[in-house]
Amino acid sequence: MRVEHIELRHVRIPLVTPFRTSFGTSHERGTFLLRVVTADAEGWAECGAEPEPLYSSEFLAGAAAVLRDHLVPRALALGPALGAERIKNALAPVKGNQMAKHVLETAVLDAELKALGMSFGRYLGAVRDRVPAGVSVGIMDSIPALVEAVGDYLAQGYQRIKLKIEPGWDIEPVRVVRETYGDDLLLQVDANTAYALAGARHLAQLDPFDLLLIEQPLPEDDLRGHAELARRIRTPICLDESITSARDAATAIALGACQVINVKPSRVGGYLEARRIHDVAEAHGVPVWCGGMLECGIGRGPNVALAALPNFVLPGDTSASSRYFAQDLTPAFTLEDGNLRVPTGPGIGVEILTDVLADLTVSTTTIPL
Ligand code: OSB
Ligand code: MG
Repeated sequence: MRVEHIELRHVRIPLVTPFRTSFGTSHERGTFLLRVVTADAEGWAECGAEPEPLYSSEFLAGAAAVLRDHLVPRALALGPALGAERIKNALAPVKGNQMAKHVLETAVLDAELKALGMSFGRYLGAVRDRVPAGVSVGIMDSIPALVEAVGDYLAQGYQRIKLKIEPGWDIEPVRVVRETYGDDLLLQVDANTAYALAGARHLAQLDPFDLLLIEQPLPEDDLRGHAELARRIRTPICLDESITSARDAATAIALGACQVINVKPSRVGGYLEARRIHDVAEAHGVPVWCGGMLECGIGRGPNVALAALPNFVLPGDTSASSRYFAQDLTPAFTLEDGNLRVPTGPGIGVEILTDVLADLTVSTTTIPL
């Protein structure tokens, strides 16, 4: 494909309610969209990064700089041979920066698939036309507020609840939600690295509540600690931040550091690597589910397609647009009996609402070719 134009659209999309995790509170989704115009089609992707490097080492301004100075030049050097599979190899010499790589690979793949008339789901190997929706529930000011929020999501049809936890907001909220909504509720927690191995006995107090999993209890670079923790608690361990590649996944599984994996395309450098993680996990009998970064419809479309692969056997953090935004940048993703429909149109398969995008765009930067 011959590239004619590349731009970054910085957007700020207000959240319907603040989202608090162990690492901070978001009031809006602030990110950039990458638009890649080729002679054949136009591709779009949403950067997973957040303004501050608190979830991982990446952040928006850094991702924009590495794209402009290091990734786009390497992609353009491919000339007309440019495509998603070649781009992955061309970007490999640049260390890390998975979220920046993800947004470029995804926009190129979108343009490529649009030119072919093929959807992400078809390309990736989706085997379902809808996927069960879970919801990630932030840390709240009080337990009654949490119980009400969870009840609200359940009334909407969400099939699985994930509670964000941190020291001081863990055993008691889980106990109350379990007791209020019963043993059949699919319930899990996410610590975003907030604990230490020394807290193993504390975390073992979650054991009686039959959680599906505990996500990323320890720091991202502590695989050995997660393996040790797995021997001390009964709740299965799921890794998020620790897994940035299929090799990481293979290592974590071999060490016994996780029993489940959260696959986020943005965290692992794109959909090709995400599919490899799916495949490695499947080969080891390790279930996966699709995580999120509060994406708008532009990032949600391809995530939902990925979540339709066979080894995505647990409901993901792929929620409806209304869980995040009063107005999405695409026609809203909605719950249908607790499921989201996998887009079938070419590429990411979502229409961009240009008026909404114009309203929510803070600035546009063109990357010189
Ligand atoms: O750890 O999974 C996480 C949101 C932002 C950053 C990290 C995480 C999350 C979520 C929400 O848990 C996922 C979503 O609904 O998109
Ligand atoms: Mg997580």
